[in-house]
Amino acid sequence: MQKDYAKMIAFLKNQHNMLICGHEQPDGDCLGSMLAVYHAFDGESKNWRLVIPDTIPENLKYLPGLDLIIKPEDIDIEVEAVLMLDGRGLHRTGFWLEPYLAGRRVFCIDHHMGSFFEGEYLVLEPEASATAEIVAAIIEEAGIDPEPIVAMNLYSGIVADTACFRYMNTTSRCLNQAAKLLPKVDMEKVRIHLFEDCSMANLRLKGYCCTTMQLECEGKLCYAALEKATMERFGAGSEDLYNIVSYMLMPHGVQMGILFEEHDGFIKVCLRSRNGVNVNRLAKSLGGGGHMLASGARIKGPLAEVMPRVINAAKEIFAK
Ligand SMILES: [Mn+2]
Repeated sequence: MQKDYAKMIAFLKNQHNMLICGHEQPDGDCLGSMLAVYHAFDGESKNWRLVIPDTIPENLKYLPGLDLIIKPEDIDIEVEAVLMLDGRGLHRTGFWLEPYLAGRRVFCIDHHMGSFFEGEYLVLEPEASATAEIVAAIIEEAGIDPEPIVAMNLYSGIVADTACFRYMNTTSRCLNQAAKLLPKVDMEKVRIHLFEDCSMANLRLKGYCCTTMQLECEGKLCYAALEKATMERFGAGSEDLYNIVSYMLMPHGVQMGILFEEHDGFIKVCLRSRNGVNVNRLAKSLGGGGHMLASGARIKGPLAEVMPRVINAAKEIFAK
């Protein structure tokens, strides 16, 4: 359901004094999309600011132009508009954005399902592999030839969200977009940084989760929990939590993996699946959202209460 890009293109070509934001715990798609939009539509001349509240994961620091990203407390413009990329609404951007929404134009580009915030205009394509794939199509339709800095960021976003063209979200359009970007991209650099470069804390947390993971439902469900104390023991910050849940899917025969992360005041539940098991429905029933094979939710309450509740809900999927 490709939406009409004309309104988005007119907005990006003409809007001044805009904040571009992604989601908390930023990933390659969110950061790549932000940087690509900024450079393709000449954000510098229009006084745009790229804002992310969290620390950027070390392995994503290769993305060209990343030094432009600022923290919310460093916003130094009279904000007239906001562009949300790869996540819609304050529960994804972080609540720092709240004071900047009232009375401003808000546009969104996203590929996550769920009836979240839409703003004045939303380009939503749940069938797109990555927000960067949608951004690439918008840039193309705007008649802009992507410079290498734009190509590297878009390609990185697509590669990150498809796990290097391995996930089921890899479509012909996604491969076509990537093919057009490829001549301007250092593909080895992208692969090494996205898949072969972890922080020590991240790697140790993966080891911890692989050691403590539990199987249920005759080996179809696998889960692990990361308690706050464990994160502290390994010196891990929020930037060290990426990609751990994918290991929950790896034991032979597992169809659904769940990782519980204990944060201040809430539990983040990360859900992954394969073989057609739909975790998006489960995520929605928990107040979250995402994609069919990769979703998540944030639930208030202690780990000891949230974990059994979610595991029981997951078990029901396999009981049918
Ligand atoms: Mn994405």
